[in-house]
This record gives sequence, C-alpha cells and structure tokens, in this order.
Amino acid sequence: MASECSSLFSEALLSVSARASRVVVLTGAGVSAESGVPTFRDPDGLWMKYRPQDLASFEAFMADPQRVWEWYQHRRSIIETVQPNPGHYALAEMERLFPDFILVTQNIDNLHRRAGSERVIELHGNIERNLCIACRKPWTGSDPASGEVPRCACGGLIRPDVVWFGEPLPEENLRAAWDASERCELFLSVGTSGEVYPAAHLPLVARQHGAYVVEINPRPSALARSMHERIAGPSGEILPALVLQIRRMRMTA
Ligand code: BJW
Ligand code: ZN
Repeated sequence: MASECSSLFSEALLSVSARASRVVVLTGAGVSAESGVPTFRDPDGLWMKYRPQDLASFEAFMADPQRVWEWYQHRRSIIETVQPNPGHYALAEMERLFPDFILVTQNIDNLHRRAGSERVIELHGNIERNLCIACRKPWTGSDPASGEVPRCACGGLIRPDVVWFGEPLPEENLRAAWDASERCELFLSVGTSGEVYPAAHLPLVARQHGAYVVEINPRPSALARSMHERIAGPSGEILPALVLQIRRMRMTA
C-alpha cells in the first residue's frame, strides 16, 4: 500500500510537502462531485442544462426572482441530503498537518466545514445563508407558505448569499486568499476548471511567488499548463492517499 501511494506522487511534491509550513488549497465543484453535488462545466454539469445568465446573475434574479429562488431551493434540497466525501475529510486532516494551512473554496455547499475544516475562505458565498437585496441584512426567516420569494422586514427581496457573475467577491476574503497564495510554499488546485476569475488567478499568483503548484483533477483544467505537476484522478481518492503519505513523512521527520 505504501509503495502504491508513493508512486502516485512525484519526489518534488513529496519533498515540498515534507518541509512546507505554508500551504494553500483551492477547491472547486469537483471536490463535491463524489458527494453527489453537480458540477457546473462537466458534461452532466449545471451549465449544460441551464444558461448561467438566466440563473446566476443579479439581472436574472430581478427579471424572474421566483425562478432563481426556486432553483436555489432545489439545489439546497440536494445539498442538505449529501455528505462530505473522503476528499473533504482529507483536507480537514491536512489542516492539522501544516502549521499555516488555508483552504480557499469556490464552493457554496458548506461541505468543507461539515467535514471539520476550520480555516476556510469562501470566495463565492454560502448557499446556507440569505440576505436582503435592499438593506443587505442577513435573513434567517422561513419560507412563506405561498411559495413566493421571501421579503425582508424592510420590504426588500431575499436572495441567496452567493456571488453571481458580474458581482464582486467578498473583498476581505479575496484579499486573504490572495495574500495566502503569495506567501505559500505549496499550492494545490483541486477539482476546479480554472475558468472563473478572480479565483483562477490564485494558482498563477502562487506560482509567480515561488510556490510549488499542483493540480488534482481527472481532466486537465484551463490552468493545467501553468502547473508544476498534474495528478489525474478523483480528489476523493487522491487526497486521502496524499494525506496518508504526508502524515507518514511528517511523523518520521
Ligand atoms: C473533479 C472530479 C472529482 C469532476 N475530483 N475533480 C472574461 C475573461 C476573464 C474574466 C471575465 C471575463 N468576462 C467576465 C469575467 C469575470 C467573470 C468570469 O470569470 N467569467 C468567466 C466564466 C469568463 N467573473 C465574475 O463575474 C466574478 N466577479 C467579478 O469578476 O467581479 C468583478 C467586479 C468587481 C467590482 C465590481 C463588480 C464586479 C464572479 C464569479 C462568480 C461565479 N459564480 C458561480 C456561481 C456561484 C453560485 C452558485 O453556485 O449558483 O460560482 S459560477 C460557478 O463557477 C460557481 C463556481 O464556484 C465557479 C467555478 O466553477 P468550478 O468550481 O471550477 O466548477 P466547474 O464545474 O467549472 O469545474 C469542475 C471541475 O471539477 C472540472 O475541471 C472537472 O474535471 C473536475 N472534477 N469530478 C476532482 N471527482
Ligand atoms: Zn432589508
């Protein structure tokens, strides 16, 4: 088993993993695929069935709030029933293996926290939260029995607290993710197509600042050529094997 695991990983990756203190992992929808959460751009992904401009922009919400709200309610109902997978748990364990570890996620499904990760930066919000489009206050009420889009006490429509196309990312979170990417020694880009910016800048920033940058994905992402190394495979298998290897090396160091 030990030789099976070690053969997956290059000497360069194992060497930097053995000595690194500062590690950043960027995750995307692929990390949750093995939990049963649909990705966006895979052949069976959400953007193959729906047009992003009809559902994931503020203009789309204002044009048809009911349609957008119902789509998010549907996705919430899926996410509520799924569980974190071995990839999420491996990342929660990785946090305990490195002194300065940051998990930056584009995912809104909260599965990293449910798996026990604590040092998580959410770039695209969280589907478990809602807010008022007018006063921006968080909203924690329950859905009206009518099935209509809920409204805030101020009268404003309630929307999911996620980042749609054309909207700025939460400034502090983006700043923290950017700073961590500039400082890290090892950067893993896991389960993301690398097509959405500014998140897709982060692996490039890390590389420009001297980090060893690795992609874990069954298929090459848009950023694959900018990586030092690609590990082709599902994160639910690769990440636990990598963590096992790192744990052994760091315990014997
Ligand atoms: C596995 C696996 C397994 C499968 N294991 N892996 C032109 C050029 C550059 C940029 C732009 C441009 N035109 C417009 C822009 C900006 C735009 C953008 O990037 N567009 C590009 C698409 C062209 N970006 C924005 O608009 C952002 N905001 C912004 O720039 O603001 C500027 C601003 C400043 C000041 C004022 C105003 C504005 C916002 C982007 C928001 C993205 N939102 C979404 C929806 C979130 C809510 C929701 O879920 O409904 O975020 S879109 C969607 O894409 C979601 C994801 O987080 C994001 C990234 O997708 P991800 O995670 O990479 O998933 P996939 O499906 O793409 O890839 C899955 C991968 O997993 C694949 O590679 C598989 O192979 C792999 N995989 N199984 C491991 N088992
Ligand atoms: Zn309000």
